[in-house]
Amino acid sequence: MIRNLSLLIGAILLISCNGANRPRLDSLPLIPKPVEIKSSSGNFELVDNTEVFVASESKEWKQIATSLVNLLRPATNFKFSIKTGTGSEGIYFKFIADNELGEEGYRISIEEKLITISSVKPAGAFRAIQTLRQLLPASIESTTVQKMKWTIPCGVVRDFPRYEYRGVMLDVARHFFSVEEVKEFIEHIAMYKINYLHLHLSDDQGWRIEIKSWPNLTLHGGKTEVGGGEGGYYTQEQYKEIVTYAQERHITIVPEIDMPGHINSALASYGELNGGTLVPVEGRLPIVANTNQILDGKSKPTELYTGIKVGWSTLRLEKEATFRFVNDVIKEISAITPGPYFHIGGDEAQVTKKEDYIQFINRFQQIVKANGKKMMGWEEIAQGEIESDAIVQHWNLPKYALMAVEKGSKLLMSPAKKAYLDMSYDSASLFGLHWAAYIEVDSAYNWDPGSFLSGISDDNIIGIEAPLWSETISNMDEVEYLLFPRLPGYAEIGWSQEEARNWDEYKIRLGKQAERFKVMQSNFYRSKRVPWVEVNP
Ligand code: TNX
Repeated sequence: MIRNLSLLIGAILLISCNGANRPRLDSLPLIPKPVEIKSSSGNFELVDNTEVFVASESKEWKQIATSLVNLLRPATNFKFSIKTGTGSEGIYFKFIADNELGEEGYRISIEEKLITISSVKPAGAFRAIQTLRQLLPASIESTTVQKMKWTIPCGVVRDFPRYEYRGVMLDVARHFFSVEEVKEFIEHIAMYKINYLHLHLSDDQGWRIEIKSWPNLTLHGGKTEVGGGEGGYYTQEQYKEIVTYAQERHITIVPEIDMPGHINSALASYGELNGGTLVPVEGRLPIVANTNQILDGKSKPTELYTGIKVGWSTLRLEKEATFRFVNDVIKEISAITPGPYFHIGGDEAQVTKKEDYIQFINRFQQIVKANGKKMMGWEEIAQGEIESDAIVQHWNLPKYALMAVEKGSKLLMSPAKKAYLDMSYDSASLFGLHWAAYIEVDSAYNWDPGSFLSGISDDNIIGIEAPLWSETISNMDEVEYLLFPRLPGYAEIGWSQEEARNWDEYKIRLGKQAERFKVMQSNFYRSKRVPWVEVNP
């Protein structure tokens, strides 16, 4: 009897040592929601000498194993050796041919002794790592050693994205963000399987990337920002560092130089580019520009600008020298951008004559193509003779989206009323604007890119992007306030199948992210519409 009792206690201890108190795999709060999860019994446990196997010697695959180990090491303080070959115990990255999984899909099989991560490409394995980290307790995000058991419940996750483009935009022009801050931002978005980061590198208030053939753009045009702060810019070396950092996380950088409007920082640096500006008047966004009001500032350098008005500056398009400038800028940036897109801006060119605007877009498209890139631009570019590989970013008016689709182009969906990360949550929000809407967390989640505009379907859409304009935010705390908790929702809209999404179920999973935000020391807006749970899920 006593012996039986001790056996029983032993068995109970064994079960709980195996982490039997952890929930089943399919009840863990994953965001974005995977296509399929099947639970089985038992747990995998990470230990000091857990080995990580990669099936290939290639640099990209080695990088995958390193990404996983870098993620797991700070909180566990485990050694984790990396090996090449087939794994039968530990964590094994394996590649498979599976058309349905595509470039970014993956399958994770969790058994008591072995986790097998299968994917067609390293990108899929990287996305799988993000799932794996969410399957571990939130403390795994800690940068200090946590003494606890690290278990993952057994089962299988099979997953792939709905859209090929799932992006976020960061405006580094209105307020400048340092290389370190951009890297932190990249970490945040990588966690939710975002695969494009669009950097808004120039605007009226600042020029943020070194152009060697036009040095004054940054030396003068990068000197300030909204509110009169000191601004800043990236050298080409620093930009490359950002590109590489993103690449290691399977994120593609899309550089934007906003032209022919939103260009004051260049006009202040090189007066000959100035096509005439309206005097910006302080007050509410946006101003309604009226071309009759154009001052004859043509060809003279403007003052640097630190306000938040839009639509009042333009390049001098009738001068051929302006195209030399455009060509040099696109050439230098394209040369250090491995991704396929160059974003030309093209929005709110309210003081550019319409004929000039259309001609500009047409020429611009040729310049972008000549530099080996595909043109991306805000919705207004649909007025040009755009080719079918141009990507049109819908932000406001359905008529431009329809125009783009008629011309055979695809849309990137960023409707301001739903997808603008710079919109305040409500009238009490600490940061943000609200010219398009107040966007509470449920409103940000409750829309479908594929049926948002009448006459437009998924066939016309490349994906979704959530832009974070930075007129009202100047540091990471403020960035995070607007980003979290809406980012996970945008990520899920882009990744998960529409039929699988439902706010009432999603809000429970989102509520359980609170603990992770806290461990990561990320600021987030504690929306009353989300049932926050601040204990280890
Ligand atoms: C409109 S959206 C803009 C930006 C502003 C933003 C503020 C778009 C293409 N242009 O210049 O920063 O509103 O929400």
